[in-house]
Amino acid sequence: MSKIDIISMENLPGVAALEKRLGVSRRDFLKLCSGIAATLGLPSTAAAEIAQAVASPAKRPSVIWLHFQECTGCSESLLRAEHPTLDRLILDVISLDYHETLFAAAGHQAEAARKAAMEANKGKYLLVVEGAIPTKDGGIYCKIGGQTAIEMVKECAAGAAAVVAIGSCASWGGMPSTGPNPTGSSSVGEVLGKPVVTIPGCPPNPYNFLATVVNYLTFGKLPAVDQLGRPLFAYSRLVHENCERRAHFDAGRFALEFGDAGHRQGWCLYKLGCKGPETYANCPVIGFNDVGEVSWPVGCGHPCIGCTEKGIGFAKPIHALAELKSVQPPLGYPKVDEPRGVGATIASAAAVAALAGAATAATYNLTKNLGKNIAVEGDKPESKERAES
Ligand code: FSX
Ligand code: SF4
Ligand code: F3S
Repeated sequence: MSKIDIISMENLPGVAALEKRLGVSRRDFLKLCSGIAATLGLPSTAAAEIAQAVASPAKRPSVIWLHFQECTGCSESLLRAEHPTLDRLILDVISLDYHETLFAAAGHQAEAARKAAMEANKGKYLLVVEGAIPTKDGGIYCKIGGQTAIEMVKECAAGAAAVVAIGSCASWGGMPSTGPNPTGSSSVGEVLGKPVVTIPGCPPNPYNFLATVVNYLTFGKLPAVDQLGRPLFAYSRLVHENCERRAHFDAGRFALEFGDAGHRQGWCLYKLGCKGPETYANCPVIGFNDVGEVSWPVGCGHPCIGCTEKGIGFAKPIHALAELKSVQPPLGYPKVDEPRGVGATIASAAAVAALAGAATAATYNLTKNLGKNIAVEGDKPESKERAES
């Protein structure tokens, strides 16, 4: 974004008042809006629209936030977000009218507040659900205020403008649905019998939630989603496609055990069970906790466990090798394709043949490299043995 864009955005109505309200500088706020626009895959010009919508207190959508079978990590990850006071921004962008963990009210007062907020904002509020819903034995394994989770989610969804399932538990069952799933934990979509927007992750990245809500606030609709309800801006690429260790994967350099020389040098974690090749999420691109790009599971040296992916996270053993869903080169690699002209020329035919060859070669190299364990200088003797075997 150019200096001029930032200066003209700083003069948008309401932006100056935000400084006081949120305790963040206008610059930081506008940078965040540009970041959200980029996260949503929108051009930088959309940042001004986002800034205006967020800065307008009149536009705050009412949010009813329910908790069922979960660890409250989703709320924690929102509230623990740091720079530039993302938690404050989220709480300013939305009008959080019911949230059991953050509510000062308790018992009948809390229930009365939920019903009053639902009545006052009928047809307009966003329902956010955190946690899976137990369905066995009439849903008796999770009751709040005398209602089962099934009854409560159905009651709240009836008057909602849109339903967002936050976290893997609400999106597809997550941790509570791990076999043998004694309480019959199910997703919000399954219980409501209709598709809902899902933001999986255990916990999910707070920016993905913020960007979803800001999209709703700015453009009056929820973002485009895939067949599982996941916003495409966040879940259309495999973790493996944007992983900073990808070059090691392609070269066949793998950590073989935690703490070995390969692990210490940041080599690929595929052989330690990394599920990046079969998990769709933007973790390597946006990171967590605002502390830099290495702040995500693989960046910290732990294999991705596929926490955003039904059937992988909490289902597939951690040590099991991932299925390779794609051998496409990562976005950061230089292009091998040439711009296409009209009609076939000898050069383009040669390029097509070369590409076909490249694809075959890539698959060949991949197969070859997966069987390979390269030893690192200074590696432990037992690792070297494994590396040579
Ligand atoms: Fe916990 Fe949320 Fe995991 Fe589930 O996050 S972080 S168990 S996805 O519902 O609270
Ligand atoms: Fe990264 Fe895992 Fe893919 Fe290796 S297998 S490149 S660690 S995502
Ligand atoms: Fe989850 Fe894998 Fe991202 S474990 S947080 S999807 S890197």
